[in-house]
Amino acid sequence: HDVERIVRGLPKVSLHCHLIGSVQAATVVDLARKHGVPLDGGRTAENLFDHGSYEDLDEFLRVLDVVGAVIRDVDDFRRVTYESLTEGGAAHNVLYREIFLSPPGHPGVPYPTILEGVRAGMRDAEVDTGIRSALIVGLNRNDTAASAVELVETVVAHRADDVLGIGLDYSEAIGPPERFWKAFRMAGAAGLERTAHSESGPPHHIETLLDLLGCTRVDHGYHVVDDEAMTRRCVEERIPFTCTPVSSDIGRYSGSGDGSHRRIREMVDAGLVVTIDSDDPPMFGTDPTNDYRVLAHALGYGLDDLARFSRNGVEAAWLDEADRAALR
Ligand code: ES4
Ligand code: ZN
Repeated sequence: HDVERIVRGLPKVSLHCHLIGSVQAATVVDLARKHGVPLDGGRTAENLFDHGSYEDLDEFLRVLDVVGAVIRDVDDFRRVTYESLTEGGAAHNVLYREIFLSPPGHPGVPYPTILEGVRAGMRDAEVDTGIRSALIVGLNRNDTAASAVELVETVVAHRADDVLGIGLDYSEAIGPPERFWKAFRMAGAAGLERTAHSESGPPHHIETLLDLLGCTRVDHGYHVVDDEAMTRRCVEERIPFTCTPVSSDIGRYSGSGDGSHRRIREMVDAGLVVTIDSDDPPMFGTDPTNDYRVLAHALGYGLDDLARFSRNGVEAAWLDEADRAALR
């Protein structure tokens, strides 16, 4: 109805969306058939993204691996990128998206193959819908610090204007962020922007992100509000936090898993720069419109409040002033 139409039409900026997590189940089944690989454990398009089955982050990450493994050739990357940017983005009036890539999530696929296919999808999506996009390469914290360094070396060796920076994804429980200081320092020296996931981690991890890893954004960052001084600092420095209400509610991070979204409300009330996104839209049964709508319902936000999330997205985007102005 009306609210749905208005929220869908609101211009959006998407800064926290993983490519592997934005593939529709039917596409995963298609690609598995194309490559002649069975989806393990009797998974089908119907039960692949049953988010009730994500007992914990690791179970979720296992499903992510199933998806990543069927995206293999240039045309696969072109297709999933195109679908994510058009049906999953432009159809919700997303004007601009910075896509997280996870090269380690596609075993055996050379980085240039990923870039070639993803770029073709970005180009086609922009021609067909006008959506603009750029890339963030996510390091995998389940891997060693040495392989993170290798990945940054690969990114730098294939340096391209549309790869704006690096992130730090996957299992937070496995290691504190400081383990990856070297990879982040090399990325910084090469002029890459930096962000990192801190969803379950304590406030002092955010200090590590800012001061050791050189991050200019924080992905999720819900525990910042547990520390008054850290909150104040992030308000003063206008550090953007890319929040994902639906995905983090299922994981019980954005509130208590009861739809209260308590932490996001506290972050907004504290004056932090908060942006809204889906994380892994089909895997969490959400989309950009739904994320905005869910927050509007849970926290009583009106159009002005929702529009502020989009304006924050424009501010938080890793764009130069001319490209930023084009989004306003
Ligand atoms: C992810 Cl830690 C995390 N959460 C959600 N989606 C992801 N994709 C890669 N890492
Ligand atoms: Zn994420």
